[in-house]
Amino acid sequence: MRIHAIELHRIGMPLVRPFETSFGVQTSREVLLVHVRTDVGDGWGECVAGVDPFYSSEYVSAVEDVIRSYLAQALLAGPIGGAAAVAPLLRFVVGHRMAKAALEAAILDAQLRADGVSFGSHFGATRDRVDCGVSVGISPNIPTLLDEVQTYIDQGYKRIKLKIKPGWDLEPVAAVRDLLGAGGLLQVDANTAYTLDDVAHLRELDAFELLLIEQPFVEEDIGAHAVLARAIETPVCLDESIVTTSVAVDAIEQGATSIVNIKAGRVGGYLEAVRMHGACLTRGIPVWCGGMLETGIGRAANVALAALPGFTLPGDTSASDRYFAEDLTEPFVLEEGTLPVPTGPGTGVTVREALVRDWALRDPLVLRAR
Ligand code: NPQ
Ligand code: MG
Repeated sequence: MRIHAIELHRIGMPLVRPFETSFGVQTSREVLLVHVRTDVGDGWGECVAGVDPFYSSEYVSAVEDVIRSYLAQALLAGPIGGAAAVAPLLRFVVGHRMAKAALEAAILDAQLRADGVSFGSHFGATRDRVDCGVSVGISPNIPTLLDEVQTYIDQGYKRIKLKIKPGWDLEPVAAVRDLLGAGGLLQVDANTAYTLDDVAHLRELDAFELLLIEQPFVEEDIGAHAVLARAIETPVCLDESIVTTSVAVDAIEQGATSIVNIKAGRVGGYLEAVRMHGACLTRGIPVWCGGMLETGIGRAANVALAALPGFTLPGDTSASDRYFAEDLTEPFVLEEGTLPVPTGPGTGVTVREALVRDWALRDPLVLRAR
């Protein structure tokens, strides 16, 4: 495959409601899209980096810069062996996994469209629909939280995930457990807001029969998560810490994570995400598909990934209308708490290029071989 051009589009998408986590409030999603033009056709990829380096060290402007300054030329310089060749060609740059993942996704989309193969078939999907959960932001107060959770229950979501932080944990969790009843699937995500000093406090969450607690401590402190996991009943699940398959395997072997959140962007691409799924499946570790407020482009690929056999817990693969009034592709609509795995070639969705232009925050950056 020969890549003629890599175009970077910076888009602003208003959110239907503000989304607050322990690291801040988002009112709109500023997203970077990668459009590749190749000798076999076009492909689109979505970068999961946020506009600020608050979830991870990557952020939109840094992604743009590392692609423009380093990554693009490695892919444009000559013919490449398809999407499988992307990660090896980009290994000379340390980290920047979200940037690399977006490039790989766009090239995989172009390749699979040309071959008439869907992301799901290529990954080894074994289901045609996936169970969906929803991530619920920190609310101004408990009644507002319960209203929001009730709308998601009414829409059919199969699992609720509450964002927590010190000062917003036991009370909202107790209230939502009451609302859901004993059988409702409920989990929490701290996005690194706690420390080892909070172990006794976090143990109080054991009363609420949670599926898991996600990433209570900073990403480098994998050993601290192992200490917590031994001290509480609630299963510990790492998100931010899990940046490669070998880190996942180490964390599992240390007892720091008994469930893994897989996000293709965080691990450097869908191909690495599929490898991580395999490593977890072999070890009997359940996985689920995380979300990063993706548009239809990233959502389509996530749903395909979530259709693999080891994804046994509902993912943060919510419907388009959880985040956006209008999506950049045909919308993903929840049906009985599930989303359909796209079957068309590549991601299986069509990018509405007029919307990409309308919502652009600046002219696209077009990169070609030097
Ligand atoms: C998580 N996602 O699981 C992330 C956190 C997150 C659905 O809870 C812009 C970019 C905004 C990345 C908000 C969910 C974001 C973001 C939240 C990631 O930890
Ligand atoms: Mg998380």
